[in-house]
Amino acid sequence: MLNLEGRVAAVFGLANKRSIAWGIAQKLQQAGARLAISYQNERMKAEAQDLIADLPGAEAFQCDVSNDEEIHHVFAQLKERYGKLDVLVHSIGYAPAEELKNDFVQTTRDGFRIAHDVSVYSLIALSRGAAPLMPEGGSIITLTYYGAEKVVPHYNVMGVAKAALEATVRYLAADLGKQNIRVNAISAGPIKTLAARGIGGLSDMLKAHADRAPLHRNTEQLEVGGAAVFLASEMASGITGETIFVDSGYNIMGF
Ligand code: NAD
Ligand code: 0WE
Repeated sequence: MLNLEGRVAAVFGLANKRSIAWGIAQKLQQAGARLAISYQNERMKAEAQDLIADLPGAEAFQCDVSNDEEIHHVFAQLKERYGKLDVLVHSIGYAPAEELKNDFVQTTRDGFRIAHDVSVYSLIALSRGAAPLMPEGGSIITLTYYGAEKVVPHYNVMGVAKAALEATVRYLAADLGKQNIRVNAISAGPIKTLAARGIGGLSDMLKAHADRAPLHRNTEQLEVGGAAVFLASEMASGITGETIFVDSGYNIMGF
């Protein structure tokens, strides 16, 4: 087991116990990290706080990443509470529901803007907030999906946003490397979370994934958490700007 004792990790994007952020938080906590966990708004507060209360040492913070003041405020709170950060996890993505139902060619200006603002720009803003709290270096991790590379029906503007997110990981890695801050993405296979549940045909997609993947099963939140612990640890000290797949091997198959 990798050891993250003495490390502080801030995880953004907890909605409920199915969230990938929750799988990551649990694994980081088991590895010994102190956790700050952020949820979006008052609507998410009660459920998030109940979960966080069950994770020893973890504390809850609220931040809507579409609001600059809230981002500023959460990093002021993190600085005050912990004095430093070692790990930042960005597990946030959103596009207006219609954008994932209509044909891609119908993508609206507002849908495009919101998807990129919440799912991509937020990584830049959170990284800028975190970097001054990482004077000796750190590890920044975001979550992406295969729809960035290949067309997945209905993923639409989110696929374009994930492509931009993966490019953002490379540009941030190039900037922050001089501060010994590494920036990487984990590309997770499809998982039935809140952000995936409304998707028509999700069950068929999960089944096809399990059929075709080398490991012949779906991806679990805790497996994504394991990769996050690795990327957070010294064992990944030479890895930055990368997208690592945690998808039972699905992406390597040609047919
Ligand atoms: P989730 O719904 O549990 O998490 C998404 C989170 O984004 C929620 O906590 C939500 O509150 C948060 N969020 C949305 N808008 C926000 C805003 N303005 N400010 C702050 N937070 C905001 O679903 P998830 O599947 O755990 O998604 C986490 C990440 O994993 C996303 O980036 C998603 O694209 C990615 N991902 C998911 C899958 C999957 O199949 N579930 C696969 C690969 C990648
Ligand atoms: O990144 C995601 C989820 C993205 C997402 C989902 C929603 C649903 C509710 C972003 N915004 C919203 N907005 C809502 O209003 N995934 C990787 C999961 C996912 O979403 C899909 C998928 C998969 C897989 C959408 C279409 C097709 C496949």
